[in-house]
Amino acid sequence: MVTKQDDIYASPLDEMVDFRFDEKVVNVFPDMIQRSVPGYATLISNIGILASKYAVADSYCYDLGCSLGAVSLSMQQRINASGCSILAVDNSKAMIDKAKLVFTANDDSPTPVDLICADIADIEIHNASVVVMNFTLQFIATELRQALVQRIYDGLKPGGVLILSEKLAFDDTQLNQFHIESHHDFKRDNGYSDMEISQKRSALEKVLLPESLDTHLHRLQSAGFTFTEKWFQCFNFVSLVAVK
Ligand code: GEK
Repeated sequence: MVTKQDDIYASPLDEMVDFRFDEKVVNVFPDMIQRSVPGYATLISNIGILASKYAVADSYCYDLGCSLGAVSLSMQQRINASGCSILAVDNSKAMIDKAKLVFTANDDSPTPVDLICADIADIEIHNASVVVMNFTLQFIATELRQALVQRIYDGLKPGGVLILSEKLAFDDTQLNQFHIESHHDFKRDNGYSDMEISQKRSALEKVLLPESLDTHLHRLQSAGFTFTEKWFQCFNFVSLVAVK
C-alpha cells in the first residue's frame, strides 16, 4: 500500500481538537502507527502466528478496531484451519473504505475477510476461536470495557483466545515517567519533532485512556479467562493473551 508521511501535527495548531480516525488520519495511518507504536511490525506478524495456533475449523476470527486490516491480513496469511472466516470491524468509514481496496485483491483466499463498518458495541460475537483487539480497547470508554470483554469471553469457544494489545499507564510515578519518556525518545528517533509529539499527546488526551496492567488482568480474570500471559512488551506498549 502506498503510504504518505504523517505530518498532521508538524505545524502549530491554533486550536487543539480531539484526535479522530478521519480521512486525514487514514491517508497517513500506516506511517503514523509504524513510527508511533514500538514493535508494531513484530506485533502484527506474531498476532498472525498466535491466531493460527488457536484458530479452529469452521469458526470466526474477529479483528476488532481493524483500521486498515493489518491484523486481518496477517491472520489470513497464516491460518490453516479450514472454514474459518475473519470478521474485521471498525467504526471509521474512512478506514473500512480504504481497507476494502487491500482485500479485494485477496478474494480467492480460503480464509475470507469480511470488512464491517460498525461500532464494536453493536456487533454479535459468536462461534469465535480468536478475537484480536490490537490497540482498540484503549479508545473505548472505561465504563464500557468490562461489558465488552465479557461479551468477547461469552462469544469465544472453549480454548479460544483473546489477543489484547494496549498502551499502559503505571501507578508508580517514576516508572510511568520512564516509559513515557522512552516512548517519546522512540518517536523522536523515528523523525517526529518535539512539537509533533506534544500536539499529538494533547489531541489524544481525552480519547486514548490507558490503564494499568493490573486493571487489564483483573478485568480478564473477572470475565472468566483462566490463563492470561503478557507475551510482548516494549516500553509502555504490551500485548496479552487470554485463553477461555
Ligand atoms: C492495527 N488494530 O493496525 N468500534 C469500532 N472501532 C473502533 C471503536 C469502536 N467503538 N473505537 C475505536 N475504533 C489496528 C490499529 S487503531 C489504534 C487500531 C491506534 C477503531 C478506530 O477507528 C481505529 O481504526 C482503531 O479502533 C484503533 O493493528 O491508532 O492507536
